[in-house]
Amino acid sequence: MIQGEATVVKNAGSHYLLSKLPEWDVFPAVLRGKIRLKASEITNPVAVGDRVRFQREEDGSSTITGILPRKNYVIRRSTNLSRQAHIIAANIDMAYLIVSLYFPEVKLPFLDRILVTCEVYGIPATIVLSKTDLYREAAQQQIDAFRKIYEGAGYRVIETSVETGEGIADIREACRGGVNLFSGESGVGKSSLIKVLDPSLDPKIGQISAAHLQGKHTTSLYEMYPLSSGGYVIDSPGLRGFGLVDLEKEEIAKYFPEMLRVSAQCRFTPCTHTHEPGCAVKAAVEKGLIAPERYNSYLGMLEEDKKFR
Ligand SMILES: Nc1nc2c(ncn2[C@@H]2O[C@H](COP(=O)(O)OP(=O)(O)O)[C@@H](O)[C@H]2O)c(=O)[nH]1
Ligand SMILES: [Mg+2]
Ligand SMILES: [Zn+2]
Repeated sequence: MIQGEATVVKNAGSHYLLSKLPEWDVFPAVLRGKIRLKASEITNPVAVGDRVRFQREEDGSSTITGILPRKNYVIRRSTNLSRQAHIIAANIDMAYLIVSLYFPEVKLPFLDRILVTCEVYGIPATIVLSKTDLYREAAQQQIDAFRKIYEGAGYRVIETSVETGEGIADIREACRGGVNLFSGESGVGKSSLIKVLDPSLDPKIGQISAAHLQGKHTTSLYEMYPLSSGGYVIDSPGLRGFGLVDLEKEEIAKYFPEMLRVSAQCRFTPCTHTHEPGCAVKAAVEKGLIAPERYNSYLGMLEEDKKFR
C-alpha cells in the first residue's frame, strides 16, 4: 500500500482527480466515508486546490484519507442569509478578477464586493480588463479612469485581448509557479484567456455553465488546468461564486485597502466613515486620494448590511 500527498485538480462527481503537483499526472481517488466535515455548515469536504493525503489500494484504486490545512479558500452560499455554504477552491495564490468595460459591462460596486471578499479570505487579487480590442478606440478615457480607480486602491490591473494578444504575456508570467483562480461573470472571456495562455488546453468557450443559469450549487464545474508555461489555473464559472461574507459594519472598511491605510487617523474609533467629524477617510475622498466610486461601493455595502440585520 502506497501513501502520499497530492492536490485535488477536479471534482468529477462520484470521484476526484488528483495530481502530485508540480507533476501533472492525474489519477482518480474516492473519498473515504470517514472524513467528516468539521464546520457543519460546509456541504463539501474537499475542493479543487485542496492538498490531501491518499492511499493506493492493492487493486490500484486510490482513497483520500485526509485533508491538509488550507492556506485559504473561497466559499459560496446559496443566498446571502444561508448558513449552508460550500468551498469552491482552496490554496489560491492569486485570484484574477476578470471584467470587461462593456461586453458585458462591469458594475463597479459588484467588483468591489468581490475585492472585499478576496481581502477577507486573504487571497491576493489582480484585476483583468478583458476584450480591450472591442472598446479601446471608443473608450480610452474610461479605460484610464478604471485603471486609476483600482491602481489607486492598490490592485494590479492588466488589460488583455485574446484578439490582439495584449497583456497575455503579463498574465502568463504572473501565473507561473502558482495556483491561480480565474473568476468573472459568464462571457467575460475566462475560457478564452486560458486557451490563449496555453493552446493545448481545451476549456469550453462561449458556454454558459448550466449551474449559472439554474443558480444551482455544484462544485464539479471548477477545474484546474496546468499551463505549459508554468503554474495552474482554476476556471471558475461566475463571479457570483464568491459568496458574500458576513461582516460587521465596523469591519467593512478594513477590507478596502486604501481606507484601511488612512483610517488610523480618524478622530473616533470605531468610525463608520460616514457622519463622524474628523474622519480621515472622508477627508481623503474629498482630496481625491480615495476614488469616489470605491467610497460609494463602501456606502452601498453599509446599507446592504443594515438591510440584513
Ligand atoms: N473581441 C473579443 N472577444 C472575446 C475576447 N475574449 C473572449 N471573447 C469572446 O467572448 C465570448 C465569451 O468568451 P468565454 O471565454 O467563453 O467567456 P467565459 O464565459 O468567461 O469563459 C466568446 O464569444 C469569445 O470568443 C477578447 O479578448 N476579444
Ligand atoms: Mg468559460
Ligand atoms: Zn473615519
